[in-house]
Amino acid sequence: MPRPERLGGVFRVLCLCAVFEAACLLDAGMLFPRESSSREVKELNGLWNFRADGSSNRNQGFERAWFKSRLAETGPVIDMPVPASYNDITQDPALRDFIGWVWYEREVVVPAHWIADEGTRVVIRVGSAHYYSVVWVNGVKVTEHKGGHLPFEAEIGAVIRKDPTQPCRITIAVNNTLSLDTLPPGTIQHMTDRTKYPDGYFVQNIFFDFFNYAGIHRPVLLYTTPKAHVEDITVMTDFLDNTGLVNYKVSVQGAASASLKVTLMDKDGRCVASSSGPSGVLKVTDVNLWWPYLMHENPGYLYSMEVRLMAADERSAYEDVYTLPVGIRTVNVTSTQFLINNKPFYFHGVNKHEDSDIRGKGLDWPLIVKDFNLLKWLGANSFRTSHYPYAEEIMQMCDRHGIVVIDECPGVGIKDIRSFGNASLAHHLVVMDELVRRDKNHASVVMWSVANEPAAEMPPADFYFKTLIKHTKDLDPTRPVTFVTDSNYARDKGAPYVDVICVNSYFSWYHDPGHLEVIPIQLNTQFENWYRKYQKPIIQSEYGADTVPGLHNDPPVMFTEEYQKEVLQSYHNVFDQKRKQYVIGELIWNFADFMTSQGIMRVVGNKKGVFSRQRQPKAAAFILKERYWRLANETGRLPPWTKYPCSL
Ligand code: BDP
Repeated sequence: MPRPERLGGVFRVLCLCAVFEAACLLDAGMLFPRESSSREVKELNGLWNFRADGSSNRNQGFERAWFKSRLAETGPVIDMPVPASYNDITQDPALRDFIGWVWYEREVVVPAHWIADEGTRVVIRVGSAHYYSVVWVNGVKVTEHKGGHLPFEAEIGAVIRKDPTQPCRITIAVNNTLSLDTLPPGTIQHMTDRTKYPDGYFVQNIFFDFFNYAGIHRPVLLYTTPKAHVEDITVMTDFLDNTGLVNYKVSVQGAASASLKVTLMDKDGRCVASSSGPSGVLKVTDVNLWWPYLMHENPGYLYSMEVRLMAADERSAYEDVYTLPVGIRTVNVTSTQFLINNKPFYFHGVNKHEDSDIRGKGLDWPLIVKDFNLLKWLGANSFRTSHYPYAEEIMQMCDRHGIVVIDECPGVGIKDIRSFGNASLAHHLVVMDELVRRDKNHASVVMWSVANEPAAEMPPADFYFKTLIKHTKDLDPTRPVTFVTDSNYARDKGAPYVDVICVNSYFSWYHDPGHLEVIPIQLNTQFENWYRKYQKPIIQSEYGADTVPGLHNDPPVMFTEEYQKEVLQSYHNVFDQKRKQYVIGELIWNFADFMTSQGIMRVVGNKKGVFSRQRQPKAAAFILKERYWRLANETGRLPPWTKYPCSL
């Protein structure tokens, strides 16, 4: 008879398998492109030709088929860097605030062997482009995509093989127009009063607080795989005592049958477990679990899972190799705690934006590494991807450095009742599919957030979020789901489906401005009311105050560095009482100042950063740093090298 503890182990594996079956609902994968012995990657970053379609209906590019010939043949072009938002690149205010189609184009030399070898798939991948994109290769449309923060791709082998003597010309048209069923939503308003506005004048209204940067924001690349290839991998992990469990599933395309070899290697390249077949469980003895930064002396431990596929058809034999980083960890939620590897985890972190001078939302490695250095300096162990999915490259950094992520979709600013209709919901479900498909294997991602501050009081919101949250849990039963709220209506009506309550509040700022003394009582009441109603753990998912760096006043007044410090300290006092009960985290709004659209509430953007937009600390950053390191010392196990905060 199996010993009881062994039975426990078998049961655990069976449960994991059952959860796993439920989680494999997505039929197509989209693995991050990586080089291997069977795959090549060619980055198309750099300068592209660019033209904004300034015609009155913004449609001349389509009417005159700009994709059919070189862009320079149909009109003037300028240099445009990719990746980058186009808005802040030139001196032209019309381009900064442009609404409509812009056109990007460049020619690529495709390696001859990619074309000659019919057994090679050639794929174009766009990391993200905001908001709606259409892609042509040599004038042939290969794909289109709705949504500004997630990747899309298309196989282009057949097109480039049609005439191998032609250079490969890639044209991408991108449109930043938002509608009531885009995510985030927006509206176009045509101003028809000719005494006030010129002919054809229109503006875009948005209901979110960041600049609607647009363009090709993340890398564009070509990559190859063999015809028979690893199409997707899903891993779910668990552990029992010292044994790690990696439940995997591999999907294969392009072969009627294939044999697979799956090898899990530790950091030193030693094989620790192996298997064959499209699904299975890898057991790792003496497992090194994936731990958050400052919770363990060896955070962010990643194994490498190499999947090797062998297949053959009547023409040739194929071998494909893909290596996925895998962190082994568990996530669980109780009525008062958030558990990582069965240990209480307290989120002491930040909300961020993808935002910086000149490049807007364009991926920028120096900025990414600087931000991770600042997070570590601050002693932050986590962030929320407010208010849209960040680049995959950032998620990979989080995996490696042990920074815990609440992964938010672009469901921000859902304020108009028409944005709760069927078209919106259908699109929101697709966006969750794409997000979970992209980020499901990241150990750092511990929770999905389906929206930020929706108008939960509107009657259709209940059905909308019930459907959305259920769908997300069906996609991934291993992670808790939340939506972030600022509304008491949500408390009374809309929140029963979430696993963790995430609340934003701005006491003494948007409410009772200038009255710092109200913070303790109002924050306390907020927590008590939510907990009484749901008995679920609570994260303070936003709090803060706008602060113009260098502005001082004592006693503190709004917008000064002193006021921001006081707001933070008043909140912290309450957190310190409540974290002993059911408050499981605090995320400052915001890590850094960021650009917004112009308005009377914003002085060149939102200034609630503890760092300036150029990543220099305000006084509040030192308050936060002192606190986060103290929390880390109390709750975690610091690696020897972090006794004194230092760089990566
Ligand atoms: C919150 C929003 C966030 C804003 C912030 C603010 O979630 O996007 O930037 O307020 O006003 O309500 O600073």
